[in-house]
Amino acid sequence: MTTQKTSATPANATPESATSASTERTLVLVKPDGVRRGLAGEVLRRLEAKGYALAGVELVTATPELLAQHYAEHVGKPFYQPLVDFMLSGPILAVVAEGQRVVEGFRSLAGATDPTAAAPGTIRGDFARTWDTPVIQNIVHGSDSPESAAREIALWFPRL
Ligand code: DAT
Ligand code: MG
Repeated sequence: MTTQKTSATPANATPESATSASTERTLVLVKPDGVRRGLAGEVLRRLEAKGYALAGVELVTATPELLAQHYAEHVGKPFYQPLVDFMLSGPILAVVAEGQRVVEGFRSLAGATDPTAAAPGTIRGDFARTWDTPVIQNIVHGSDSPESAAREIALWFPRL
């Protein structure tokens, strides 16, 4: 007996990642506050418990150049330099997660940007709070659209 693939598979995709044409990817970062507090595993656990697949996981140290591209939309804002300094303050766990509507799904898991307002049950609502710092420290980053995800994954995982 032979089995047949029902969808076109890009030549460079592994069978595991080529689940269907609607499979989406997002970039998740466990920021330095999350790694310092030992929450990297908790973030991976929540992604997996929700049912998303991990397509890439790497502990990385950012650079000012990488962050200028990653946070291009925030260059020039008052919190930009504090944000860069914070993102350079320790290692980051960079993750590519995969699944239908994962961009929206991870934003929902992460919760609101402001950790005081973030709903309990979300990563930011459960593990982050407001401090007297010039930049909000909120444990995770998640891409805000499929277009942002593609751009950000190319920055953090040039080989993926
Ligand atoms: P998000 O990370 O929810 O997509 P964002 O892209 O607007 O939020 O901002 C990037 C990060 O910068 C955010 O996670 C925390 C910080 N930040 C955003 N707005 C801020 C503000 N007004 N003051 C201080 N830090 C801020
Ligand atoms: Mg953002």
